[in-house]
Amino acid sequence: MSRNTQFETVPEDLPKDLSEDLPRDLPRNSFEKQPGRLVVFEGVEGSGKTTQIKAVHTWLMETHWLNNRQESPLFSQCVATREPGGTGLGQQLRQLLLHPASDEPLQDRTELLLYAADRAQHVAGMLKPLLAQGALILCDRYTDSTIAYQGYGRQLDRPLIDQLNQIATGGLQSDLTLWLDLDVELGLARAQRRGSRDRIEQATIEFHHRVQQGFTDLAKTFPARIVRIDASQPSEQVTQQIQTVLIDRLGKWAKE
Ligand code: T5A
Repeated sequence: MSRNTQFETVPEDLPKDLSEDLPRDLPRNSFEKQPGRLVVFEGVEGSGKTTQIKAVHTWLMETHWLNNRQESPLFSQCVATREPGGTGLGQQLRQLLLHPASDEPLQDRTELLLYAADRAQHVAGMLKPLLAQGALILCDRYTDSTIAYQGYGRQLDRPLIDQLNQIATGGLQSDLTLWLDLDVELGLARAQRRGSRDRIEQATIEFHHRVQQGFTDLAKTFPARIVRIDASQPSEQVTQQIQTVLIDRLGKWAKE
């Protein structure tokens, strides 16, 4: 999908004299009406996150929450991003994680730490500065993916994962997580129609079923934050489901 490329990576504790490097189109410290919001899209391989983020981004830009022709839109801008790979460093980590040049097996804990490094860079360098400036962020995967893939999939210790998620995010949680629920086999088939499979898509079917169980358990545990979307429907209908959830949620945020 097309990612927002309008800005450079911004360190969290940006010294004042470097603030000129912030993106030109962001009203620096002036968007005080509403803090930004983080909306995350989660799901198994090929569940349609990229497709939906693109569709929802296009739709949102025409709504009164973001339309610049409106007198006071709720958000300064809408940004689409992803994990891994939302920053320059993240893109290199994504390559190491999904398309490694060497045959040397990536150890499970190494994999976990690389995802955490990507997230730490993404949160401090991009998500937090944008949220502080009132952006609505649509993020393809976040902390729940680590719990589902490294926790349930690789069966690494949950306390270790929670601790690393906390370190990497500094406590930044999503305001809303849209879980695109789709059968594992269907998702893998969709993903594979696009061509070669990445390192994680090549994992066993049992691994992917455990990941799906992870998302199912997370949705049960955090019903206020995680909303299930039936991703087995045709793309336009999936978009409509997401729009319904977002209209409700954005309306509530507007009143806060
Ligand atoms: N990971 C990530 C971890 O293990 N731990 C972590 O902490 C994090 C953050 C990321 C990998 O990293 C892992 C998870 C992943 O394995 P990725 O390439 O970003 O790698 O993988 P995915 O997020 O799975 O991305 P995909 O592109 O594979 O899937 P999407 O984005 O969910 O699906 P999308 O939109 O690309 O659609 C796939 C195909 O299906 C079609 C599309 O046209 C496309 O061809 N499609 C539909 N077809 C029919 N009906 C619909 N409703 C359709 N929607 C889409």
